[in-house]
Amino acid sequence: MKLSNSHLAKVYEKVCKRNPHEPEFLQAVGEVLESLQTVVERHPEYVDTGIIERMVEPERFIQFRVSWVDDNGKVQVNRGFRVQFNSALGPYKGGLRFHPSVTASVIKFLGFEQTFKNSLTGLSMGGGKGGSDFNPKGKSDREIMRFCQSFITELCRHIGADTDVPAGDIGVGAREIGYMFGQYKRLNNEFTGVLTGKSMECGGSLVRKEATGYGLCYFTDEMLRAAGRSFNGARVIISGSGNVSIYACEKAVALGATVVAMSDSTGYILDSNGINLEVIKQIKEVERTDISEYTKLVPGAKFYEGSTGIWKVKCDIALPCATQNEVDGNAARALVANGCYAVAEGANMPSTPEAVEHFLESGVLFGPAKAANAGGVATSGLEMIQNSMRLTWTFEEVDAKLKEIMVNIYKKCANAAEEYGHPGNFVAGANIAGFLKVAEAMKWQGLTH
Ligand code: NDP
Ligand code: 2IT
Repeated sequence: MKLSNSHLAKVYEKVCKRNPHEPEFLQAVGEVLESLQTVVERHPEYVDTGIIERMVEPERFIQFRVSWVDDNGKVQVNRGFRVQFNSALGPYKGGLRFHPSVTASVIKFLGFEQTFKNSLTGLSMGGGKGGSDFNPKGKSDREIMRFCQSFITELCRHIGADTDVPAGDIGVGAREIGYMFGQYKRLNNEFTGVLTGKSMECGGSLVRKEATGYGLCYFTDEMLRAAGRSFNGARVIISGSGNVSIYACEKAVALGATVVAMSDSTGYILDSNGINLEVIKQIKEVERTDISEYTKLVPGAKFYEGSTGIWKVKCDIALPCATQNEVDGNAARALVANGCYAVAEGANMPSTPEAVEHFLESGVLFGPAKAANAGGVATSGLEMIQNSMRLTWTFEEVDAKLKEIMVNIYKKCANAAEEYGHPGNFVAGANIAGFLKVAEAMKWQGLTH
């Protein structure tokens, strides 16, 4: 990482000293600081008011024990987290991740990035994130419910419709949100919009399920069109086969693309005729089993063990939608060598710094996560608005608002990149545009946290 600005270099040194065992958090902070060099030169007031030092330290970090009883009557203990990173723009807002790889570092990197992402949506949302090292794989529905109830019984004292509004992320969908919502309602005796990503029956919003994947394609479509390209006729690969991947696939196909490969944590499938998404939905949403099942149901399709092999599949457009650091330098080089001309991140921080550098140096159109996957949280923001007004918009109404938000995010990134001397670099553009709105709000609010 190159930080020639001495203030930013000092801030980063302090962050490294304070968080020595948190590589994902340091990676996320390093990338943003690198983008801010021209910003601090033009805005010395952000240095004088300590805005950047404050932004890299969460306002609050909560860690707690989650005990629950499994189906064999045995007590299990997991670790729960919530980081309330920044409240300058609104109530803390961000998902909950249930996955064995969850650590304080993972939650802090996600919460830090969420602050800038939420800022880009233009809606009134601060940044937060949470989760647990609980592994939902292979658990019965009753075990999932007991875990969710125990988790929210502790977290409920820290959240609220105007305070902090969690949602889903890896391992957390409408089922888990429903169990947490029910227990929150019981404990607080109130039916409020304290969680988003709810099923329609619990006060959810149409399009929230599809929003991250659809939004990713709306952003990518805008980026492609500005470069004289489009999804139409393009060969696309999508990593993961969860919530984001499935609806990215659905929209990419609707826009004329052929999706030839998808993956999960066990491996990837290749189907040159175009993935049959109904089969994927059945395997991953209904049966919750492994993607290799696809080859039993679709003749001619192939399964390859190991999820990283997918980046060697020839494609025009790649949409990483599984997890952090899934695209490393080797994967990026393989993609570029095979003619891939656009990459947009559905997952959070899926590309390593080396991969991002290679994409930018090679002239690949690159849509960074904070901008490209903001459609999920943006639609959560729309769910909060509908909950406050106690009404429900139609699918078409929400979808139109989502699309408008994604097109605006693209414009904000492109304009900020241009204005601050990095034309075409949407990583810098997203970080700068996201940062400026939060920084201005913090300036107006004086020295708070
Ligand atoms: P899901 O739990 O629905 O799906 C996750 C998918 O990624 C699964 O296919 C899973 O495989 C795979 N996966 C998870 N961890 C790993 C790993 N360590 N290695 C390889 N594959 C892995 O999660 P989402 O689709 O909701 O989230 C995917 C990404 O998108 C995450 O980075 C998340 O932070 C981000 N995101 C999500 C948003 C949302 O609204 N849900 C919004 C914005 C970003 P398997 O089935 O085998 O576990
Ligand atoms: O990373 C993300 O933006 C999400 N997981 C969605 C968060 C939300 O509050 O909808």
